[in-house]
Amino acid sequence: MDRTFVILKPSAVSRGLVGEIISRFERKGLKPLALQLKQLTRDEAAQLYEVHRGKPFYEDLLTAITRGPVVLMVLEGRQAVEVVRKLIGATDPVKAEPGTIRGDYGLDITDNLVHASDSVEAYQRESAIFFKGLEKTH
Ligand code: FUP
Repeated sequence: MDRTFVILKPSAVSRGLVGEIISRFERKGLKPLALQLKQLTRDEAAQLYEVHRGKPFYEDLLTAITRGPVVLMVLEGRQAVEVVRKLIGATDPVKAEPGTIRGDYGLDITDNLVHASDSVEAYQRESAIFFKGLEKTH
């Protein structure tokens, strides 16, 4: 079954949106395969966002994602990468359509509530940072 990797960012946790966001994924038919509450280290955040190193928003991105605990998850379901990208909406919450998670709950681009892998390759790289061995055991 197809899989994707999702992070509920610190603002989603501190604003009490974890249940709401997970409910949306579940209602769509996606199943959690791995789920963990974790305070990311700067090193883990840097690995996650390595493609953005050197960009003007890079430092703000690391600061925002290490501000407090996040919820890490692997979700399973048909075309999981594409489906979750649709459910979360455009990167900039101002542009995200109402009905999407970012469209309904976000306003800040750096702190846009959710991260989700944008390709199967990204899923493999990102999930391996946080859930080592998952592909071997599940
Ligand atoms: P997404 O895959 O939708 O999370 O978007 P990107 O991978 O392009 O961006 C990663 C993170 O960088 C986003 F969560 C928001 C942040 N970002 C900015 O802060 N400013 C920008 O101009 C673009 C992205």
